[in-house]
Amino acid sequence: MTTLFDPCQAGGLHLASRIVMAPLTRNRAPGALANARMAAYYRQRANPATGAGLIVTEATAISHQGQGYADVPGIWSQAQVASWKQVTDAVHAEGGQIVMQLWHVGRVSHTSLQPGGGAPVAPSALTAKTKTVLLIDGKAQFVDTSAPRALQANELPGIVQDYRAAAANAIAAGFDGVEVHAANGYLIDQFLRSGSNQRGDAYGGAIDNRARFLHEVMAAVVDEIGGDRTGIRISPVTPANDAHDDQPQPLFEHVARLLGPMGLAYVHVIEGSTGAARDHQQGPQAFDYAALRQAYSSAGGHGAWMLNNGYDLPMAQQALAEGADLVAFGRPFIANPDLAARLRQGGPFNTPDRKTFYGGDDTGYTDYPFLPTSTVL
Ligand code: 8OZ
Repeated sequence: MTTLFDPCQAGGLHLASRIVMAPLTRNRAPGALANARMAAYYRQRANPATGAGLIVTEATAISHQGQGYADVPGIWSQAQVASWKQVTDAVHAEGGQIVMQLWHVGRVSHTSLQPGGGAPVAPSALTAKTKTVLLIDGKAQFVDTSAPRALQANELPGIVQDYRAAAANAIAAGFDGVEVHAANGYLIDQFLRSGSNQRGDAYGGAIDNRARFLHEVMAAVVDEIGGDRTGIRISPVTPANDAHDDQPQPLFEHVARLLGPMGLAYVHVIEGSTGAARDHQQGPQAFDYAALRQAYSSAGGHGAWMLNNGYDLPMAQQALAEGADLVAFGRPFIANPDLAARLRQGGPFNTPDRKTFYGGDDTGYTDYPFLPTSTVL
């Protein structure tokens, strides 16, 4: 029987285990640059024998317009590329692998974070009923998102180009691949869903129109760096960031059919409500994840199937037994840099401290204790 500690081939990525560190926003990148503290944090989690078989970075903005939170990193400038090299070097020095999550927040932003203090952009001029994080006097504060403006159709090729350039930049910075963030109510998800997309053009209305932007982004990224080092993250029924769709099942099966022929390394699926305890029915709607995978496979998809949301070891083993290839752990990796070693021996597990999730220094970031090395297998 396959275990979490067995190797896995995900497209062109040869992973030493099936334990993935999920993307985690930590708001510790002032100036949108990676830094030595971040390199230390990722390095702690990078050795596949004790940490992750694959690390997915925190969501990283593809452009200034794609920024929605204070002190999150970017990948649109050469200075950003140079800053990330210390992270990829640190991870590779531990024998680990790391892909960068590419992010455009769309309407989940604030004028204070946008170029020229302008309105955030979105498929339609509908304000998201959600909060973003600003740092006020160095402390994380949750504030309402700003009203967005609707993107003109002639602006979309420029955003697709930003994704393409960001993917090329990620490879130049030494990443092993990229994961396109199409989940959690951000720009790509805003296009997908009827609740945030009321466009009357080729990018709105019917499901195939709403999926057009996702398809163009994925085609550009795959053309730029190859499908075998490209992944995608989706969250079919999450209500995160005011995401809503009347018919998620046919919508996401259509998305899966588009992705099938693209030769992707992996598909990363958040089951239920993002951050909730794992329960397939916990989103606002029930969802048939087996049918989603079937749609992907039937369309020629061979990428690894990665699951996420509130998994522990028994649930993860069960998921592998049912055919999943990889399981991503988020909050457990915040508090347990040596999560694999702890899973292997059944714990104990440090408890993550929510107060230090978003913004701050080493506290709650690089200071979670490791097991005594004698107990690491
Ligand atoms: C928590 C806080 C800020 C951003 C996501 C990138 O939900 C995020 C995020 C999570 O995907």
